[in-house]
Amino acid sequence: MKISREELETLKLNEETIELAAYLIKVNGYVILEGVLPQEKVNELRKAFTDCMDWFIDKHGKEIYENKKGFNEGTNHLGIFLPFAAPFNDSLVIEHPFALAIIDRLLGKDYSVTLFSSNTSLPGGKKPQPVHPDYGARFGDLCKVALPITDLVFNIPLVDVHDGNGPMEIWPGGTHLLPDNYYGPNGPNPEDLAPHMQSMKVHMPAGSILIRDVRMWHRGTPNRSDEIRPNLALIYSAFNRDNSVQIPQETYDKLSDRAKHLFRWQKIGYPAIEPTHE
Ligand SMILES: O=C(O)CCC(=O)C(=O)O
Repeated sequence: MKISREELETLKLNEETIELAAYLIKVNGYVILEGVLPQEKVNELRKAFTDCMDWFIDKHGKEIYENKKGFNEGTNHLGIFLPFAAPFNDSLVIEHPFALAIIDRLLGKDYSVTLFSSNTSLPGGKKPQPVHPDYGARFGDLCKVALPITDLVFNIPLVDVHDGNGPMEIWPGGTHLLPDNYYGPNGPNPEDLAPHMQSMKVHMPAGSILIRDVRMWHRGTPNRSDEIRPNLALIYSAFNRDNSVQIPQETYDKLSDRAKHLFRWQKIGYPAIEPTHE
């Protein structure tokens, strides 16, 4: 979706925009708000992220990376938890007014953040990831009806994403609306069905906001460029209370009331982590 100049300047979405975005997520599984972060903010985030990735590869992956085997069985896709510190915990990342207006419409007001991370397609990937939803079945084999939307991934790409640099591929329109047991090990295998279904590669400008139901099938694809293609990745959850995010007390104390509420289940009073593998 394109956002109007007035909405960008006031950082407030019109009612029609919120309604359309919420319906698109309900029906299609995702929405993209194109290029909504200011360029300077994207540059700052990209620089800090690139430093984190360089540090991580230097510390944990130089051998894997340099012997060309590649991370994660050759996909060269890497999930890295980020430190809860500037610039990653900027209010335009953790509580972007556009995202919250849309998520409020879908999850009510009491949801929280349960993931503070990133997904990067590194250059040199040899194959795509398997097609997958991000969460499995909530109730194992027991629940044979579709459940409401409860968990939304929020992605911000830090570079323009196009066919050449490992765009995410998605299967929208229905794969988030399946009976709960379909997401479990005894449900249909997305890898078997996906080749017979419609998919699309998600092209979007740097600083866009992608909000997607965690259940929508997707996969990372190989990055054929020579630069990393990072996506910041947060999850907003209505009921989950996963708490892996470490937040120093003084950082937490400086957050807005809304951000405090969003991170209330997390490890408050713990040092910010070094970048670590998901
Ligand atoms: O390419 C991406 O950013 C998506 C990767 C992804 O969904 C995953 O690693 O689960």
